[in-house]
Amino acid sequence: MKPSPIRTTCPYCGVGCGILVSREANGWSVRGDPEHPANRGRLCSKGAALAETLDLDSRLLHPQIEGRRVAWHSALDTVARRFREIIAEHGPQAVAFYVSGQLLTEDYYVANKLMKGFIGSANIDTNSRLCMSSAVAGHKRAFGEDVVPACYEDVELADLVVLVGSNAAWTHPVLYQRLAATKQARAQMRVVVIDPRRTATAELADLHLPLAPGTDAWLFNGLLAHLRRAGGLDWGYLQTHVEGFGETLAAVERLTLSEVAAACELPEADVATFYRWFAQTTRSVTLFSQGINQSSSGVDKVNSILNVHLATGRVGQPGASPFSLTGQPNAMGGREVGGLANQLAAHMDFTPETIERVRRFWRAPSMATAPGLKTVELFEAVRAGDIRALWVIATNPAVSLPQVDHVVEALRRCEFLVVSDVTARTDTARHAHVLLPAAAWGEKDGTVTNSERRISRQRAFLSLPGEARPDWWIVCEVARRMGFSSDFAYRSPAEIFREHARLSSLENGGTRLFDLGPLASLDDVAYDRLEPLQWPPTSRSVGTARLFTDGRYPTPTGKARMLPIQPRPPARRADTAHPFVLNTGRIRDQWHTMTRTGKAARLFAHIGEPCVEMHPRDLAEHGLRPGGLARVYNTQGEALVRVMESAAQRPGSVFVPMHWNDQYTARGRVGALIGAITDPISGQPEFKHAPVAVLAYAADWQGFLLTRHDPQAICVDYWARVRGQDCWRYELAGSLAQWPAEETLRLWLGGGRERIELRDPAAGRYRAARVETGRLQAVLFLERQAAALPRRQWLESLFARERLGEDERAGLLLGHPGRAQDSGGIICVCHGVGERAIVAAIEGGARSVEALGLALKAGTCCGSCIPELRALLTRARVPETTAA
Ligand SMILES: Nc1nc2c(c(=O)[nH]1)N[C@H]1C(S)=C(S)[C@@H](COP(=O)(O)OP(=O)(O)OC[C@H]3O[C@@H](n4cnc5c(=O)[nH]c(N)nc54)[C@H](O)[C@@H]3O)O[C@H]1N2
Ligand SMILES: Nc1nc2c(c(=O)[nH]1)N[C@H]1C(S)=C(S)[C@@H](COP(=O)(O)OP(=O)(O)OC[C@H]3O[C@@H](n4cnc5c(=O)[nH]c(N)nc54)[C@H](O)[C@@H]3O)O[C@H]1N2
Ligand code: SF4
Ligand SMILES: [Mo]
Repeated sequence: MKPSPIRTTCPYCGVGCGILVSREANGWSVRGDPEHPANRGRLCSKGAALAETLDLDSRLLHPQIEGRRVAWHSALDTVARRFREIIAEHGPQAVAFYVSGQLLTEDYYVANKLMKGFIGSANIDTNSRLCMSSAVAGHKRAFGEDVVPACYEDVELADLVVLVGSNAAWTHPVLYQRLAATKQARAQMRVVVIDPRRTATAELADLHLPLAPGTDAWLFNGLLAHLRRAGGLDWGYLQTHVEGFGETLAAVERLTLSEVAAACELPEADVATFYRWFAQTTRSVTLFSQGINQSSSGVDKVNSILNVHLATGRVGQPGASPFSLTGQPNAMGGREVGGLANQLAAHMDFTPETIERVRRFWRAPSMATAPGLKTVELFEAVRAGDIRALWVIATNPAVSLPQVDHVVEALRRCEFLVVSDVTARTDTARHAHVLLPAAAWGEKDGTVTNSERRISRQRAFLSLPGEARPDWWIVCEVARRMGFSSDFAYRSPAEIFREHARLSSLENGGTRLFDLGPLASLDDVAYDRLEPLQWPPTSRSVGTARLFTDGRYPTPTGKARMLPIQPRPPARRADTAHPFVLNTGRIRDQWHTMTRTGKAARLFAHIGEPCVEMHPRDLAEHGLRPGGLARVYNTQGEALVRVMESAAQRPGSVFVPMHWNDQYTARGRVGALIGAITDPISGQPEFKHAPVAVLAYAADWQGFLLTRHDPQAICVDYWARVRGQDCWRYELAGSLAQWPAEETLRLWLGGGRERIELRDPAAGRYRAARVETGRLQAVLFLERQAAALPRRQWLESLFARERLGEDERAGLLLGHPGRAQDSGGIICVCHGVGERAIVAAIEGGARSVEALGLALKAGTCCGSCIPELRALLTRARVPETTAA
């Protein structure tokens, strides 16, 4: 009998898809859980590739001190001793934890408890500061508590779905697929996408508003003004359930449509259409994400959105609600435990009463009594030497913070840096004094909460490799060695979860909606079997789909608050020296700093190198060539990336993915270009609007290296490391002085001097291949003229051969066997279908996504590439002459 699959949850985005993992003859297999309410069996490309990320290659498997392997007890003793010493000498404010929305709730709970109740400082902040903190603050101002009122089903029940600052097609793909399926089935449904870029998400839109970056608050203020003028307000709801509406409405009274259109640089008619649809459609859901949150006025933008929903009574109703999408798998869980420095615990802030309550509950010897430092300030304090010991858990700040060059300096200067990670080499880990090997997804047990407040279990299906340990265990062992034994003597995540649930309901009496009371008594078996459930639960198995359905809010008056919003432009504006606005964010197939998605070759097929996307007009005006390299820079820093032409880009705006870092490219950390500018309330950085200049980089030569053995140390101006199916690929470019000498060639190609070579100095050409007993080991192509380089695909495919054939050997230094057909860029990652094949199929009569699916299987697995298939179909219908 085959063992039944393990039911667990995807470790990537906040959609929180259920996953079934089973053991097959050739390894693990991963598929969507048809019974999980978030995804009903669907998965996106990242989820579907999870089995490829389970190997131990590049895993951190043993504790290390100063780069040397040590026993666990010695690593833990060292961490506890150094923290104790620094606290004794400099006080609890001299230490800090920087944690992550990728921790499980149980890990998060104990870290928060240790810092805030036992060390006695609130200097624990989380990468959710970079992600959700503006939404948190906006919710608290409007609703009195950080609560997302809606559920995924609302997206399917709505007649109007507005996506603002969200590229859900790539970042919340399964939710987007649910929306797409509904839209197809329900003709009356409309979708509006508000994003300066025409993203994959906009493919579904009836209306796309490519507004000027950072102008959303004008648009939503204008909408409020319009609702008032058009009789679109729900006065009954306002009078009974909302306060502050008088002054809020007064503040926007004189705002006209043409003023809004001018401020947002949008056609008046399009703004009017959006306003009309919103006014007409009771069932409206507004989904928002980082295009709103990551801004120096992010909290105000959030409230400008909540204002229009409150003004129309569309909060927590079926198909009618504002809906903040969470990014990380457990961004919501972190907010529940109070992992942000300005929260205490379990949705309680720092008030004398709550501090006392939590002190009693934890029997805390040393309670924090005031908020701690928010991320950007926290790293400034590390740099200044005010914080002397820092423990980073499950996040990679050397890549993901603004002004990363300062952050790296802070990490270098830090007197005592501890890093817990699953990966041995990251840009942050390289500075650690102590490195602690954490258990990874598949090895750990606990809970996560998704965007719709649904708590799901992550269940282990792998044994702990090497000496890796779960994060909760590591934190508790350090706590015990710091002298807090009995308070951190948990034997399992279940025990921690019960305590967390008890705290949430402690003296609650309905004052906090976050109340897990019924789950506080789950025994270990019930915890293990816990079914996905939306908080607050009314029993152990029944959750709550929507909140605020009755219009009552957890504020002192029971009413929600509307707030007058004075829109502010981004803190720094483009000028003649820095004419572009840099927008940063995600691509479809990579996750953050690539420590996990970087393990799956097929996730590099879509976009393989760091890049800057620009409008064709901007390229032409600045003498930039698609496929060439460019320096993107400002006074803050610089990145060197590949130029990608994209008519989807707004002229004047450029987009650089956030993912690339020192492990994957020479100079691609885009955080280096982003100022440490934050929202004054939330402390969330302005990641989406940094002024930059873009200048072509003139390489003296370009080339690529394909190799079975990763040389890792490559020193030329540009290199980008791409994982192929059976080899590594390095894209290369450099100056004349960097033309590789023999010694370098040996390092790159491996082996001795025996290689097939073609040297043509006059043409500025070098090509070499190394074959060992018939098996290809490495290929290197360098050219003065980049155009002379062949496509890499055929050469890459030769690494799969145990022995090269005669033709193949003969083609090595040509880069093709003469008759090969390559497939263009890969569009459907799941089935490996390239653009050429798709275009050919369209020309051959496949006129719909379904037809392409039948012909090529493209788009039939995870569906993430459907927007691109649709774009190719559309393009095929447009006569060449009218295309941009
Ligand atoms: N593939 C993939 N998916 C992910 C992640 C990942 O790393 N990779 N990370 C997860 C995490 S942690 C998060 S937080 C989410 C983020 O999910 P999203 O917020 O959807 O992703 P982003 O790409 O950061 O930004 C969203 C959009 O905001 C737009 N934008 C920029 N400026 C403005 C503006 O002024 N106004 C408006 N209206 N829009 C603007 C950008 O053009 C971009 O398309 O994704 C999650 N999902
Ligand atoms: N320019 C720019 N920067 C951004 C953003 C942007 O849009 N633009 N977005 C911001 C946002 S929204 C976010 S959420 C952040 C994300 O940024 P980070 O959190 O820095 O990115 P990750 O790569 O997810 O880092 C997670 C780390 O934890 C490790 N890890 C994985 N699982 C575990 C585990 O179980 N235990 C432990 N101990 N470690 C583990 C991984 O190997 C990895 O090193 O980036 C922010 N930075
Ligand atoms: S949408 Fe994709 S990344 Fe997000 S949880 Fe589902 S499978 Fe994972
Ligand atoms: Mo995020």
